[in-house]
Amino acid sequence: MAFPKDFVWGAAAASYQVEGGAYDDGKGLSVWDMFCKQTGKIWEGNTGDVSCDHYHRYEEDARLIGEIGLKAYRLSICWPRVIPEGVGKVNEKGLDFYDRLVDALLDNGVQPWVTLFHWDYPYSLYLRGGWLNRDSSEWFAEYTQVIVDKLSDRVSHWMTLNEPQVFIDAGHRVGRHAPGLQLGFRDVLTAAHNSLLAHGKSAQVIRARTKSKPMIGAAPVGITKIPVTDKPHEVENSRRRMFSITEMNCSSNTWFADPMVLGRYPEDGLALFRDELPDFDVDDMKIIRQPLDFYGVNIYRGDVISSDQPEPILGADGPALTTMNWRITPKALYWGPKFLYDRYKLPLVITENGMANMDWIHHDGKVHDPQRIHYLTGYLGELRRVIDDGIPVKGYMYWSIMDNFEWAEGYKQRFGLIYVDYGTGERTLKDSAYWYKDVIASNGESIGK
Ligand code: IFM
Repeated sequence: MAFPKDFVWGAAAASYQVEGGAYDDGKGLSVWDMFCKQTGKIWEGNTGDVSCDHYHRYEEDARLIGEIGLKAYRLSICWPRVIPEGVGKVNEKGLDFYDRLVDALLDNGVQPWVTLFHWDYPYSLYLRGGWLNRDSSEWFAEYTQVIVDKLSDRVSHWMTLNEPQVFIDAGHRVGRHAPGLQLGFRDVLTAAHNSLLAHGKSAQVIRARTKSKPMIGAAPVGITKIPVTDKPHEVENSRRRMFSITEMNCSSNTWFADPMVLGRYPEDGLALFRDELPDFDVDDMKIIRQPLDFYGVNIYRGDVISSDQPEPILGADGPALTTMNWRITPKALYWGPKFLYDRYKLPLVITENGMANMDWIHHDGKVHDPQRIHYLTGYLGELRRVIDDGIPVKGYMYWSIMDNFEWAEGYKQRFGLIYVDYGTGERTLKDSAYWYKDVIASNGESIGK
């Protein structure tokens, strides 16, 4: 089952989750640095202070990434490492880290794909209102310019925001993630709107200033509904529910993607939220809706649903759970891309997919993770099926290249292809990394039918 020629096989990670070096070389504080200091927020009081120490071990990591044969590695930039106060003076040492990382990846034959914001928001700007401040989009545009001016001679793939549903909703409404706010819904909608503006202005800056032809996207969560059967009425029921808003939160697909791609908020959300809607400037949509080159999407699972019951059918796609207690539902990589393409008509990239597992080093010195190989076999099989059905999926990034700091879950959850010993920093390729290496080398043939 070969994948299309030029299919981009990759893996991803994010700055706060792997870098460490939290106080090194003039880096400013982020909201995650501060959130982790609060008692009871993170599993066993873990922090990202040292993490995988990727900040110091990036050369070794780039070598391992090259060894696995990845065509692309999706990294994110820590905004306050580069601009400690979020705006104003640039920290050359911080910027230099990303310059060296990009070179190290290229030296190992790996294309760097850059996410500009994967949640480590500058603490100084948070004190000025953060995403609630309308200026936040200007701040983000200024930061984008610094990065694009430095890296765009070698980087052409850009993602503006990672999972706005999560950093807005979990960070500003639920309070489970940094900055840990539990705002009223009107404020949550304001923060969401300003992040959308930031996306638009950032995309404008990339396009205006890049030194190489850019490929611009974002990486929202793909909340996926899987029809219980392929009967047309079940397919249409799943499609409708995948794109509808029925709850007072910002966790839907459409609240972010409709403005970004279609230039309008979805009608059902506007109706449901009507009593809480801030006064949006009508011209904002012209900024938010920028031409995009791909629709990046993070899909880990989907709800199997049927038209005759409101709740998902638990265990319908196999009863297995990952250690995150997420159901293993390979068909999410069929129906998610299919429905998203039908609605947004953009080529897709799976910017994240993967599983956390109970991994450890066995007596033979290896990390045996057959569950992950099983997971990937199923998910990639479904991805191949949707490509065969004509949906243009251009790439796939496994989450994550290495075990890392899983936000409120700390180091409890291991998603990596590479096992990290957090005591010594030692890296060990898991069985799944060798398996993925064969998949990449054979362009998918080795997965079998
Ligand atoms: O670790 C996260 C990542 O930062 C964003 N997407 C989901 C992953 C697994 O929870």
